[in-house]
Amino acid sequence: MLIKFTTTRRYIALSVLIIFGLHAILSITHEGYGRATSLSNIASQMPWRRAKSGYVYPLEDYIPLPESDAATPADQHLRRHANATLFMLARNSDLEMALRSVRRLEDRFNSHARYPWTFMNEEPFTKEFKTRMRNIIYGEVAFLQAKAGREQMEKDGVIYGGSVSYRNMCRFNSGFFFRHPEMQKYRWYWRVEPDVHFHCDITYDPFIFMEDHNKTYSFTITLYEFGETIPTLWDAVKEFTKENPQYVAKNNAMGYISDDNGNSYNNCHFWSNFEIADMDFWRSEAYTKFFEHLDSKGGFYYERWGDAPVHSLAASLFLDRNQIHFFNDIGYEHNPLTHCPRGTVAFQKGKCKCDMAGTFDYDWRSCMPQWDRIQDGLIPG
Ligand SMILES: Nc1nc2c(ncn2[C@@H]2O[C@H](COP(=O)(O)OP(=O)(O)OP(=O)(O)O)[C@@H](O)[C@H]2O)c(=O)[nH]1
Ligand SMILES: [Mg+2]
Repeated sequence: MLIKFTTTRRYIALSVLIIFGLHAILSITHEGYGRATSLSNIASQMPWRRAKSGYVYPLEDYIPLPESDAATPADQHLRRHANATLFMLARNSDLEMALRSVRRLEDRFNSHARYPWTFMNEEPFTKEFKTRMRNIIYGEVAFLQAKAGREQMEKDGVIYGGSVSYRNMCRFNSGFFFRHPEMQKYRWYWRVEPDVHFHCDITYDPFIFMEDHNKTYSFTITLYEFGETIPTLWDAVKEFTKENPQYVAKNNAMGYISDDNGNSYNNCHFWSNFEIADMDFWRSEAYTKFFEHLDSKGGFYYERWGDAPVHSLAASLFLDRNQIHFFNDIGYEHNPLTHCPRGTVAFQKGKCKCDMAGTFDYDWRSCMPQWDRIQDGLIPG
């Protein structure tokens, strides 16, 4: 009996040791794991902390769209439209996935709203791409070719300029898409990527919502960037803000992107494969100079600066934090992450098909706690 008891205790002690050992190793080797299991982070996820978030969701019955598919183009003239386009950067080889995204957004929103689509590619779109895309879209479509950014860069002799397509894409999304002559006619865009999902009906016009509530940038998912892709980005940003303090907004969102009052970047960013935003912000003097400064550092190529952290840092620093909006009621998925509306009102109203319990919002990799802590009326993080 005594021997048995001692053996059991030994096993327990051994198990505890293994668990602690594993925890210690993971905390050291995996930055994200360490952060997620830190006491302050665990505390920030507790229900009493979340309950204080007190989101004000966009007006539930804001500018309702017609209920049925029967809305005719003539009806659309009666409804107020924003100066906006749905925007997708895509390759011809993305066609099947692109069709899926477009059809999903047409079904959930745009078959009623009838905003024009704009597709952009560095090569001409194929006839098949255009024909099949036109076939599933209710309203107008434009297919644009965009070379400007890349040619300039190749001329400038930037390393890997013409060959690393992912980096080209990130740089293009950071600094060029809104400069295309055909995009100049629009103020607002909604960025859509191939093979994303829209899980809920969008029962009001998000562009009009943003226009009427003085919003400039919006998101559905926020998370940590991989630190290895942006080792010197924050230094470049700090250099810019030090030289140009006039662009930094008074009521900015520094508390979301930094845990130590701006000394370091905590890697939080808005996931930019979903964006509804005001292109006048990207065209502003502040952002133009900011992008030029970052571009001059070469980090889009020497490192792998993504358009997500670049957009997020600019929005967090140069906008009033109230100009950034979290669209809780837009159910959205880009593999592997999903945002599903929290709150039964939004969920039912949108006829959402996602799993509310599976929403990414308070996953350990999410930056929603950092976003929450800067919302007016919340306790600081
Ligand atoms: N025209 C064009 N579009 C591109 C190119 N590379 C990426 N894209 C588009 O840019 C967007 C982002 O590219 P993705 O490959 O989805 O990048 P990602 O979202 O970071 O990575 P995934 O997790 O693989 O989706 C998508 O709309 C792509 O279709 C390119 O070389 N040319
Ligand atoms: Mg993608």
